[in-house]
Amino acid sequence: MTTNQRTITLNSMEWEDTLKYWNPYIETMSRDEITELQNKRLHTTVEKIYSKVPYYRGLMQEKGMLPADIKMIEDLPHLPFLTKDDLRDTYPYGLLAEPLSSITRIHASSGTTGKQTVVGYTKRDVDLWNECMARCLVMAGSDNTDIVQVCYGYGLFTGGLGAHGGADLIGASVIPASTGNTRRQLTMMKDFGSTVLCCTPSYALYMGDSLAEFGFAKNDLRLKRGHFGAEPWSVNMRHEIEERLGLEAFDIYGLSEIMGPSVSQDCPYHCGLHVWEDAFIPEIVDMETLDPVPDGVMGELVFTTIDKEGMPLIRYRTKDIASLTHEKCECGRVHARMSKLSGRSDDMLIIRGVNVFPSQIESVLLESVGLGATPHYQIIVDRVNNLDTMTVEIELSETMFSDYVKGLEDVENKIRGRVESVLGISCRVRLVEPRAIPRSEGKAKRVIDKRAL
Ligand code: DLL
Repeated sequence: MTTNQRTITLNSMEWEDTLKYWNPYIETMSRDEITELQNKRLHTTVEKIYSKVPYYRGLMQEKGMLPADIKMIEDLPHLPFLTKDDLRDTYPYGLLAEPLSSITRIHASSGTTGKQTVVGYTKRDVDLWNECMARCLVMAGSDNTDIVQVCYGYGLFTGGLGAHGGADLIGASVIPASTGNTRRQLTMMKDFGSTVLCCTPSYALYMGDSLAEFGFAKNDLRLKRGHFGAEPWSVNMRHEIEERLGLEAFDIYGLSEIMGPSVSQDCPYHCGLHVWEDAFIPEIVDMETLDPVPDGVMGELVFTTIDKEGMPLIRYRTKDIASLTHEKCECGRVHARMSKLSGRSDDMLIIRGVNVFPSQIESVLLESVGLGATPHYQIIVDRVNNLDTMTVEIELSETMFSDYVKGLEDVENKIRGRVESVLGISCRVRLVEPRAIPRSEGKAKRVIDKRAL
């Protein structure tokens, strides 16, 4: 956005209205305006990729396609997909559409198997990323009076630098805390008066749990908002974090290949995550046929970047599972909303033929807090005599643990009943003592699948 656009929009809007948008011009565009912008940018992106990225040109040629075939977003489904495998096959720089001399930032993500996937950003790409992150922060209610503590890792992972760049752009005071040393994080949070927290939801929960242990109370903190993402988390977990840290939690989504945190985020109405559609076109495709599905239907999330220079990607299959809606939101934005992720197609466990997402189990646990369960859990999948088994290990709360040793079996049975009725398959539940499950400062490891070892 240029200053001009911002000034023009400010003049035609109530001042108070503009406060909830970082970029009112883009954020309040109508559907027609978004579509017009997307048609133009999609065409330009496809032309660029075709001429500058031989690998993608090859994929288009295999389908007998030319850039001229792509005139509008309705033509998008004709284009070939890209996957993480394509990034690995072209490792490290084979998908760059600009010379390395124009690339000012390199990020990489390790994934669970194989080579790293490498992504290059130009200076303009980093500016766009900061702009999207700034929109997310302002959408949640932050401004230059806020103190933003960034506890995502700084480095090849996009969380730290991504959140930092947006907070810097809105003029907030940024604390580049990175991960680790929870006592020090909480001390900074209290002493520096942090008002905004950026970290993974599991680390937020861990910090909330650790307050008392390190001699802090919730009232010592001045937190107002948190931007949590990088791993799936349930609505119940959101409520837990809000309660423990006394803040409003926002779900921020992104992936290194498309752009780190800030591809999308929920607004204060918390009814889906707004995708910044001037930069990314989202699609949902059927997980088997890969055909596009209508709004409201769950499937695999696919993104096309239409405003990136360094490594634009067409129809990148994320493996993330969500649905979309294009209805206007009460916050005034038309930008499409994706549902909270229900997991990844490749994290999805198939147990005795039934699809199971860790987030389903998490929801049950969070509804079982009254029984002494905590949200710290691990799912252990194994195969015994050719039959899949699933054990959910759940930490008991400190009080329940000391009071309840005799009644443990009863609690295990109750939770097992709840998990089984949600998943429709049998499982075992094992209650373990407080702090028995390893904590994470980054993405939590929820599943140990021994069948794959
Ligand atoms: O996790 C970028 C990020 C950093 C996003 C900080 C949000 C906050 P990757 O390491 O490439 O990038 O992992 C991307 O993480 O495909 C999803 O499966 C998962 N993920 C990211 N955000 C969310 C979220 C960063 N809000 C992968 N909810 C994605 C659920 C998420 N899963």
